Amino acid sequence: MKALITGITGQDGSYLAELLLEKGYEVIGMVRRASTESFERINHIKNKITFAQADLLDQLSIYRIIENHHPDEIYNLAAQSFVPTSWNQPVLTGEFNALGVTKVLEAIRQVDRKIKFYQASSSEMFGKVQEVPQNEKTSFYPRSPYGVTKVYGHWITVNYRESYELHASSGILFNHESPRRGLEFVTRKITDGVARIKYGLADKLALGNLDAKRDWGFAGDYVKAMWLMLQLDKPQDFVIATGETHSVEDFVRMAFEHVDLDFKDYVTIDPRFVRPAEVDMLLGDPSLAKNVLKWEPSVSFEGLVKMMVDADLEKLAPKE
Ligand code: NAP
Ligand code: F7E
Repeated sequence: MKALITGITGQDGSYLAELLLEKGYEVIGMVRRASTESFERINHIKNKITFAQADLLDQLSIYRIIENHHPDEIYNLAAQSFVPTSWNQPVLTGEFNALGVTKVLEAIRQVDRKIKFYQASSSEMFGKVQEVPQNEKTSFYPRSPYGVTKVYGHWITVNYRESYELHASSGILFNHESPRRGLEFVTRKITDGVARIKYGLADKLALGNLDAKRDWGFAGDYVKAMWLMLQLDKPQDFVIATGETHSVEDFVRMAFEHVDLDFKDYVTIDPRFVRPAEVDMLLGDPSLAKNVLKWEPSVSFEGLVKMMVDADLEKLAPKE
């Protein structure tokens, strides 16, 4: 089996590449041209991956990569994935996350309609939630340009499935984190901050809205669901979540407690990190994934917080 992963240098791309290599896949990693390589997350498996340059902004490059490598499966993980940036760069975010999906689907339609397609949809599509918990039938109400672009990506995937009978499906993934999470996302910002404070490298951690609640899971678990979805005979969309919600403050408290510190002594609130429109609470219902995919998360909220704090402590440990 051969799989093409867009966004292979990102958090999810790195875990998915590991999983597919373990399963004996040939992995083609789509990377965009840069003056310096950003392979930090995949350095350990770099020699087992075939890299090919293409960009979600460039239709011809997408077509060529699919035609040249002719994969059995395509996982479209590439995106402008940071919600605050989507207010500053709404058009670019739309070009990547919305039209970029159409470019991949259109190339599949032209090259070979049998190629299976996974789209990285997001719980941010639920935004101002219309019901609790959120499942595959819950209406979308995105609250950021990012969320709006993901709704487009979601529906164009449904549309190509229905128009051209593609094996195309979306995983509506709730927040998933890991030691490889980008430093600007709140979980990693917190665990990196805790490690810095513990080692005396910083004395404060500035955050935004501590009341926001998220359904946080471990990225390593979530990429398994992506793969399982493409193994189904019939394409179908799934919510992937833990079914538990916690506030940012819960995460902060637990992370500081893990190193025997009280967050109230270090955390400050900075309005720069408060968003123009917030997603107050997300809670996913993963029943369909449990029943059909036999998928379940293996890492608890507490386990995730500790895993991430420990990894940052190790990363920043003073050199002897
Ligand atoms: P990430 O760490 O930010 O990785 C994003 C990837 O997209 C990077 O490899 C990046 O490449 C690539 N990329 C960005 N723009 C591109 C372009 N124009 N052409 C080609 N590649 C481009 O994101 P992630 O957390 O792994 O998330 C993976 C996907 O799942 C994203 O679509 C995200 O929106 C979605 N999602 C994430 C979560 C979550 O909680 N993590 C939840 C739901 C959905 P560079 O290295 O070159 O920047
Ligand atoms: O924010 C609050 C912030 O940036 C989580 C992406 O992977 O998951 C991610 O989007 C919450 C928000 O993730 C800070 O206001 C408080 O309520 O970690 P985040 P996100 O916006 O939920 C979804 C599912 C995706 O699809 C996205 O690609 O934390 N928060 N203080 C803060 N957030 C940040 N970043 N920084 C703070 O200082």
